[in-house]
Amino acid sequence: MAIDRVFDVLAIVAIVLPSIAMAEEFIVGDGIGWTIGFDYQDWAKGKDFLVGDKLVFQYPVGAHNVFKVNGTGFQNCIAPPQSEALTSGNDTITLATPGRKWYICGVGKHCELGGQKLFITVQRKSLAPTMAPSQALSYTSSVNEITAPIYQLLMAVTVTIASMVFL
Ligand SMILES: [Cu+2]
Repeated sequence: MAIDRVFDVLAIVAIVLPSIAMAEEFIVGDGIGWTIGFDYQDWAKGKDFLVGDKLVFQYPVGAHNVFKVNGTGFQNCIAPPQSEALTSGNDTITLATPGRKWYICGVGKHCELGGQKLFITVQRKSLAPTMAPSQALSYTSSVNEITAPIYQLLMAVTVTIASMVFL
C-alpha cells in the first residue's frame, strides 16, 4: 500500500516536472519577423507568456533593432541610448520576471509611424500546472505517515530543480 503511494507520487512528479522545465520560444511576428507595418498587439493576443519563455526578434541586420523600454518609452517611442540596443538580427530575450514588458525599434520613425512596438504581460509560472487543486488536495490527504516525508522530499526536489532552471 505504501509502495503504491510512492509510485503515485513519482507519477505526479514525472507528469509535473517536464511541464515546469519546458519553456516556449516565441518568434515575434512569426514568419513576418520584426518589421514595420505589422500589428504586434494582435500577434501577442491570446498568447501566454510565462517566466522562462523566450522572445526572438528576427530582422535583417541594420534594418531594425530592439530596445527594452518602460511604459512611457513605449507610448512615446523614446529609444534609450544606442548602447542598449540589440542589433544581431536574431535577438533572443529570456523573460526572466513576471510583469509588463515593452519593446520598440529605435531605427528612424519605425516605432512612431511604423507601429514597430510590442507590449506583453509575462505571467508567473505555476509550479503544478497539470495538477488540479482538488486533485492535489486528495493526494495530500491520503498520503500516510510513511510516504508523507517522501512526498515532501520529492516536492522539495521539484521546487529546487525548478528554481535552478529559472534563476
Ligand atoms: Cu525598425
